[in-house]
Amino acid sequence: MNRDFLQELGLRADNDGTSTGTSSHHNPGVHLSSYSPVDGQLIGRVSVTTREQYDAVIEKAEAAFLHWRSIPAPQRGEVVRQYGQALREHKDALGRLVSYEMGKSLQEGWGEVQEMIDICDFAVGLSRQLYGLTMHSERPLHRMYEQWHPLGIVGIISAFNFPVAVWSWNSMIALVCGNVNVWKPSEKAPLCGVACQNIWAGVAKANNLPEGICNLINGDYQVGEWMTTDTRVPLISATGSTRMGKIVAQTVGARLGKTLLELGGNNAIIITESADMDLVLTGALFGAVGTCGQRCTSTRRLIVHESRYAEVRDKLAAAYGQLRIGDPLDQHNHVGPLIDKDAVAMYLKAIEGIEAEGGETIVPGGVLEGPGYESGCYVKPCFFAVKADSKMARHETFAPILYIMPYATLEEAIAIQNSVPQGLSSAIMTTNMRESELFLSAAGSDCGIANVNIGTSGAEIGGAFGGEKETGGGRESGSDSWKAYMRRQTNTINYSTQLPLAQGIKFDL
Ligand code: UN1
Repeated sequence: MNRDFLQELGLRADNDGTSTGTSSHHNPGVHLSSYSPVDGQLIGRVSVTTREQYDAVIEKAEAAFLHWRSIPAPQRGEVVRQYGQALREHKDALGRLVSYEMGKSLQEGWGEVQEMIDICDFAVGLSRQLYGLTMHSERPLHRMYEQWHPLGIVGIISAFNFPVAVWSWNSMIALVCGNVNVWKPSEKAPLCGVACQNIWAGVAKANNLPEGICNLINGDYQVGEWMTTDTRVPLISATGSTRMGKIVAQTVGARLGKTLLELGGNNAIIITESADMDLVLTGALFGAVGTCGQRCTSTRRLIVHESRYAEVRDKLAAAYGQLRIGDPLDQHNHVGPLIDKDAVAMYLKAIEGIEAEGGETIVPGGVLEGPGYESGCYVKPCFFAVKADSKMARHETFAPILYIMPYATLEEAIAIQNSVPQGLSSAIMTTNMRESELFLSAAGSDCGIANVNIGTSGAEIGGAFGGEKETGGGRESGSDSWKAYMRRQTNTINYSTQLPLAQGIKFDL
């Protein structure tokens, strides 16, 4: 494996896992070791943040906030523009690191960096558009308006599956809004965090910015808990499992802090009688096996009209037969490994559960062995026919496991699709306008994302990303998601010589 990209990104065998942005102090204490699921090799180690270092990071961030918030938003946007430019320069190397450390295909690794570049561009434009409304006061010679101010420190907890893009959605928007941020990346992909921080350090230095604007901390849930319990961190944006999200929501809620949660999905495609089969096959296959089924938007369920059921099942099974599984940096392969052996164990346990509840195997699963599969993390994408009320299909297993189930009426299909606890992404494949409009109506999909003739994954950055129910309710990335990173202030200004009270109240002495 050619590892030149590590050097380009400033990564060493031992990396400082705690950084406030422009300098690095090596911490010789406890380390996280990052092993690649691609070949099982140790890529590097990252020092774990100590409580003392954490407090120092927060103090630096608090001080940096006082400076950063005073810089006009368009000038903050200019710094973000430069970060986007630096990402363009390092796109190849960072994409390779994402692919090697996380295991997604190189195309998807580059795609993730492209998503970062795009959110930088979006944030630059946004830096001149942080608009508030003006209202008509009910009192004469008064003016009312609202404005948006930054919150302070934004704590970002990110997952292994999008180890760089999801941080950028949060951090780049938070930055133009005037916040500083503290990032705890997944302990399963810590080097991606260090690489992004190193690129930030170059941009910060070139702009004479103080330390503490973008900060990196590393460790397990305990390090995350320092942030979730810390009243100095007004907003926690967390991406990961529903289990983790419930703990974060309760901890931050107990101190009445704000949360932005991006949790599990259980995404379905409804395939109707009139569906265009070419679109179905591409959308369902990429949705189910892309990123080895480890996107929160991965397609997990196909709900198929009974008249097309056998056709979808058979054509898709044939397409599964064409998949090449192996080294994700080799562009001939479609599917790389799962993130680690724990994920493999969960995949196997889910297959056992499906078989136990009477699911019918269409494409069997299994762990791959032999040359090229030494890491033990490569599995076969698999496909099962289950009943609409399958218990297993209600759970999100973060692996390439796809369920298919039949339906008779669209109302029934929508009810099945909405019957799961999660509510992130959904899609309908149809050429019938009545069907697509019903699916998008209030009586249709209950998800945060509802697509027509597109699969469930691969959302564009321009839209608000997130979902309902156990997905957590947060919205990140595009549209007006920026409002979650700011506090709204309503201002009423009296330019008269009287002080009339609202609601017509008289209060004369
Ligand atoms: C995630 O899996 O956490 O919509 C994010 C998509 C990507 C982002 C997924 N743009 O599939």
